[in-house]
Amino acid sequence: SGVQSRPIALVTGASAGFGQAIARRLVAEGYRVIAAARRLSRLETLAQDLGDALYPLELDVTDLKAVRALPQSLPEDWQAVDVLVNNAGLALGLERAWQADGDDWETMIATNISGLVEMTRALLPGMVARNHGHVVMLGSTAGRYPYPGANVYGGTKAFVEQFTQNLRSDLLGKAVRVTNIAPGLCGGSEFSLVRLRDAALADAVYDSTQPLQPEDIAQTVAWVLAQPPHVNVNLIEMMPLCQASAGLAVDRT
Ligand code: 8X3
Repeated sequence: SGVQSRPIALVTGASAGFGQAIARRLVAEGYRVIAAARRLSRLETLAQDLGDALYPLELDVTDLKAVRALPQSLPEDWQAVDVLVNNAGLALGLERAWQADGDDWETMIATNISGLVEMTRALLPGMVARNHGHVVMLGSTAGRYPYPGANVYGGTKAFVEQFTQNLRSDLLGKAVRVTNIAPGLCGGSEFSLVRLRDAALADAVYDSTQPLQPEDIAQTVAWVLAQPPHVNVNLIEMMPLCQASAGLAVDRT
């Protein structure tokens, strides 16, 4: 049967990195995918690759008006979103809290928290009304394990984890699932370039490592979605083999 009968997934931050890998993977899994991002030209390139199964949507998740206009602002046959992947997010800076840039903090909160909750609020009513849906969050190990310079970034990802589990409480009795996927060190995306604003510094983050790749995250998203309907995967924490928690720090000065 045609593309029309396939379930619909909306992926934010789909122009690059995890989001693009997730969009590709979900199309391969038989979804129609609304690929949302600010950079429309990249989405159009992706659409040339993936054809009718991909709908490019120019969207900034921090644009409250645009997000709140969803899903009615989509073409009618794309409105009944079955799966929301809240992938859009970023880290900015690694400065200690007292040296960090206030605008960087606000941008992370606006995207990782406000954008994510507004996207969820826009699409959840339809899922509940149809009694069918799945919201997948991209959290981070940074939401679980502190490290120097993670300050607000880690805080936003801890929010994502608790918001996910609180949604599960609200949704008890509904056939709408919620999952938080919390990756550690992952290469192959613009994450470190965006965070450090320097290509050499960004490359050095992955020096002599074999980090997770966006395809590893996409595979996990596909697995979570493919579980039988009575199974809700609450949380998946994943690290590359070359990463482990570092233990508590002690000041000996
Ligand atoms: C990305 C992982 O370690 O850079 O969220 O915070 S880390």
